[in-house]
Amino acid sequence: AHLGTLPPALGFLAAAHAGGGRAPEGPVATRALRAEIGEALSVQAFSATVLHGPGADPGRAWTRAGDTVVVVAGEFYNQDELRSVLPDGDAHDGDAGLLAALFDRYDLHAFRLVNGRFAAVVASGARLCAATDHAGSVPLYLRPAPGDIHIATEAKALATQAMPKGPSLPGTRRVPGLPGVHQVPAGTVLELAVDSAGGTLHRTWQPPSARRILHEDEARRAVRSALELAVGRRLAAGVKPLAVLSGGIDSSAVAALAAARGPIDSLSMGTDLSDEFPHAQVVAKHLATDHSELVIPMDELLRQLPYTVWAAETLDADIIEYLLPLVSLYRRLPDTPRRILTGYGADIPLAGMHREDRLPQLDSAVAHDMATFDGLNEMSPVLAAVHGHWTSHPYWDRDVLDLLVGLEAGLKRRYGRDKWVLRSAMTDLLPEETVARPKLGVHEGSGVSVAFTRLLSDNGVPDRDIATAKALVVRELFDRTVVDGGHPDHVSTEGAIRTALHRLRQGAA
Ligand code: IOT
Ligand code: MG
Ligand code: MG
Repeated sequence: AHLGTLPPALGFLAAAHAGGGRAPEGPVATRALRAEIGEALSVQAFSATVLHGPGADPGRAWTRAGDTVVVVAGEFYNQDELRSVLPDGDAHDGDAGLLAALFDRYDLHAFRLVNGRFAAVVASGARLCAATDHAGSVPLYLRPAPGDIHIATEAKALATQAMPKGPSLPGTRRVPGLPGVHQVPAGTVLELAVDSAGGTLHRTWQPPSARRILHEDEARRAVRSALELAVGRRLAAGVKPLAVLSGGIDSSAVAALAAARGPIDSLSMGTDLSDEFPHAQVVAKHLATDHSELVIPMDELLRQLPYTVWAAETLDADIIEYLLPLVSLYRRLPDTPRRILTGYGADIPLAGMHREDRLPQLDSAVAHDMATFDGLNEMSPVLAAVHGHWTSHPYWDRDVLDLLVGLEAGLKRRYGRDKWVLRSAMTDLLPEETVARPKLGVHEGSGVSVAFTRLLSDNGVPDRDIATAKALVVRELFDRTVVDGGHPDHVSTEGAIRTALHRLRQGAA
């Protein structure tokens, strides 16, 4: 019951200095108010800007305890568990205070304990620790230089005029186009010495490689109770959540479990070309949600590509096709901040995207997707924070994810059904037609993939070059909105397509 509509911080900009200095100023895509922090520790100066929504208390996003400052963006979901290992557990209400106490007790191993959706920075003594949650679901970036370390929840905020390549940080990814900037990997803590900017990466989570064999009933009960708990942990007392609902099993299960706790709103988006409205209506009616539909004309949707890349800071064109309809939906919500629940990510541990019924290939797909999700930023809170909203993804709750990844493949594909274990866990709460409904990706249901392909064909791109051209368009949008820090209102999809075509022809020549 500690959650509000929004967490205390949606993101942050911070700096640790051996001498004096300031936090980076941005730009950021997160629409937020700013609260400044400046703390002199014994051997470093720490400054930060907390990005927070109206009505959120940024004072709860950070704390100082002795020679340690802690800043947290996002939220923890296992607060009760975490408090139970502290002698004065109940004294720590906010996540930042709780983390400070855990850090005092466990040092950086504290991050192995947290199940949350967060990025955090801990400045302590001569060290700076930068940590992501298990899924890296709140992206975190660093630009280290000896005695001067900048850190932010958006890469674009760390661009500078001269971009020195800086020291290398083993295990981290460099951000293309921003030479000194590194992304903190999912499920890690990067521990740096502020004076040298030398660092060590500590892993705090890994996807399981082992698979568990459970009886059907046991598996379905385990999935049901883990998901129930994950949804419950993401609800805030007295706050009506919004479920983004396609009418597929993933989002319908989340909506059903949330609706079992209290009234919810649900929202479906579609385009003039395609929608999943009838399927979502069946679910909305069954659950008696306050349901609405949103139609976005396809040409307007494609014009949102710059916003999507700006928010996601990813170079992956497939991911951008999944995220475009969602970012466009979030941008069209009323301004009042919302707590949003999604079914995003269910298809990764359950191999829903792969439409694969052979078990070896199915498990290979799970292993591959769990080894490659990091850095795609598909669950980034910025996608909705561009319009001041907060999203949470119950399928990527640490406990749910561990369980789902670790089920033997025959529980994922069974009796000719994909995602069998999830479907059979939900039979009592959803209509049979929803439980049985075949997988449809958001990029398919909205018509985005086809329309983006057609836009490129109409511009003269031959079929064999479509995938390359999409990647080049996304690359160009990334360069304009992330590397150059341009506002997406001043970056056009058409312009990016022209540049991509030019590059494509140069490459062919
Ligand atoms: P899909 O599973 O169709 O949609 C993801 C979530 O977006 C849904 O659960 C729902 O909450 C929301 N959503 C989808 N369509 C609509 C709609 N029309 N209106 C409102 N909300 C909607 C792609 C995909 O198939 O999306 N995402 C995959 C994973 C991508 C692969 N990533 C990777 N390998 N790293 C997923 O698991 O969500
Ligand atoms: Mg899905
Ligand atoms: Mg879908």
